[in-house]
Amino acid sequence: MLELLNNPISTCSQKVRLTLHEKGLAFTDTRIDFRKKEHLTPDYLAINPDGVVPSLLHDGQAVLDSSVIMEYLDEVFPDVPLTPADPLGRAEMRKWLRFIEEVPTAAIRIPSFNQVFVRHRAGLTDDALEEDTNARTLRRTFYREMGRNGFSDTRLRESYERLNETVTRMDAALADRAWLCGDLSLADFCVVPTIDRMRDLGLPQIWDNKPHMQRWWAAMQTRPAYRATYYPGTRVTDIYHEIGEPA
Ligand SMILES: N[C@@H](CCC(=O)N[C@@H](CS)C(=O)NCC(=O)O)C(=O)O
Repeated sequence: MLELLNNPISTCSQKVRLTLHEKGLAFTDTRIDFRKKEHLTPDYLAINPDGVVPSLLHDGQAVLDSSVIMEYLDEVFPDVPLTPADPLGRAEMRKWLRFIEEVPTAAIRIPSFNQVFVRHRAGLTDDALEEDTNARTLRRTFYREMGRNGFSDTRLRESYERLNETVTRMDAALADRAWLCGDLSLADFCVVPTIDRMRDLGLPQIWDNKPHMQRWWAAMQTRPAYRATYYPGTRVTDIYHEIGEPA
C-alpha cells in the first residue's frame, strides 16, 4: 500500500506524482495544507522531521525526499522502468537528478516565493514573522532571508540565470534524442515541475529559442501521467489569478 503525503502545487510533490502515474501505481493521495501548516504539526514531523512534502509511506514505512522516492519506486516496482539498464546510463541519469536538485529546483523557489507565497507573510508582526521563520525546520535560513518582502533583485537575477542555464543544457542534450537520457527516465520527470512552474509564473520566454527543449516539452504534455499530475488546483495561477502575466 502506497500513501503519498503531498501538496497539489508543490513542485517536489509533482515529481513523485508524475512518477507514480507514469508507472501506473495506485496510491492514496493525502493532501497536506501549507496554509494550515499541516506539514509542521508534531504528527507530520514524526514522519518527516524536515517538515517538507512529499513523504511516501510504503506499507507504513516512510521514504523521504522526492528524488529518493522516485528512485525507490522505480527500484521496488520495476514493471515500467524509468532508469537506464546499464551502469553508465544510470550514472548519466543520476547526474541529471543531482544537477536538477542543485540548480533549477533551488532557483525556481526564488521567483515562486517572490511572486506568490511571500504575500502571506506581509501582514505578520515582527514576533509572528520570527515564529513563522523558526518553525521552518529545513528552510529556516531561506525564510529568514525572504523576510516579509521577498528576495533581492540580485537573488532573482541569479535564479533566472540558473533557470536559463538549465534550459540551455536541456536543449543541447535533446538535440539528438527524444528524452534527456535517450529513453524516458526519472530525469525527465524530475525537471518537469520546474518547467511547468516557469510557465505558470509567466517565464516561458526563457525557452523561446530552444527548439529541442520545446519539442520535449510538447511531447511531455501529451502524456497521461502529466495530465493526471496537473489536475485543477495544482498551479499557482489556479489559486492566485493575477500571476502569470508575462514578466
Ligand atoms: N529535498 C526535499 C525538499 C522538499 C521541499 O522543499 N518541499 C517543499 C515544497 S516543494 C516544502 O514542503 N516546503 C515547505 C515550506 O516551505 O514550509 C525533497 O525533494 O523532497
